[in-house]
Amino acid sequence: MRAPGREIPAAPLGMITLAALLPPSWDIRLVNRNTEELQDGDVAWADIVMTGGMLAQQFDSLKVIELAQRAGKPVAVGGPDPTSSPRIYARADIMMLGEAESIIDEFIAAWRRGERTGIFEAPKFQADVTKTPIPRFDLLKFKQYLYIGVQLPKTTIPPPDSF
Ligand code: B12
Repeated sequence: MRAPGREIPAAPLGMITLAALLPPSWDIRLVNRNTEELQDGDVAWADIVMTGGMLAQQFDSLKVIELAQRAGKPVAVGGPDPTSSPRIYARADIMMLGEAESIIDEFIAAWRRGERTGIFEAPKFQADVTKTPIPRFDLLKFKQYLYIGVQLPKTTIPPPDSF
C-alpha cells in the first residue's frame, strides 16, 4: 500500500520496544529496511546488528544477516518470524525467541561476559505490558509513517458498548 508522502503505513513497534529494553548507555541506530537503505557505514559503526520482523521481511532479514556477518559483526535475530521459524534463521549468531521482556537481561549479561552466540527463549505469553518500557519513539522518523502502533494492557481498553 502507498499513501502520498508516506513510505509505509506502520512503524516498527517491536523494534522500538526492543530498543527501549536495551541498556540506556547503548547507542542505537534504527534502520527500517521498509523505508531506508542500510549503509555500509551503519554496519561498520555497530558492535552488533539486530534484525527481525514478520514473514514479509524474512527475505530481507536473511540478507541483513549475511551482510553483517560478511563485515564480521555478530547478528542477533528476534521478532515474530524468527520466533515462528527459528530454523530459517539458524545462521544468526544470537537468537531471541518470543517476547524480549523476559530474556533481554539474560542476553545483556551474556553479551557483557563476552559471549557472542546463544539462543534465548522466552516462556510463552508471559510479558506484562504494564511493565514494558515506553518504546523508543524518538528513534522513528515520523514523516515516514501513516500511523504508529501502541500497546495497551487488555484491562485499559474500554468495552465496545462504552463507545
Ligand atoms: C499490529 C500487527 C500488524 C500491523 C502493523 C505492523 C507493524 N509494522 O507495526 C499490520 C496490520 C500492518 C500487520 C501486517 C502484517 N502482519 Co502483522 N501483526 C500485528 C500484531 C497484531 C501485533 C504486532 C505488534 O505490534 N506487537 C507488539 C510488539 C511490541 O511486539 P513484537 O513486534 O512481537 O515485538 C516483541 C518481540 O517479538 C521482540 N522483537 C521484535 N522484533 C525483534 C527484533 C529483535 C532483533 C529481537 C531480539 C526481538 C524482537 O521484542 C518485542 C518485545 O517483546 C501481530 C500479532 C501479535 N499479537 O503479535 C501480527 C503478526 C506479527 N503479523 C503477522 C503477519 C504474517 C503479517 C503480514 C505478513 C500479513 C500479510 N500476509 O500481509 C503483514 C506484513 C506487513 C508488512 N509488509 O510489514 C504474523 C507474523 C507471523 C510471522 N511468521 O512472521 C503475526 C504474528 C500474526 C499471526 N499470528 O499470524 N501486522
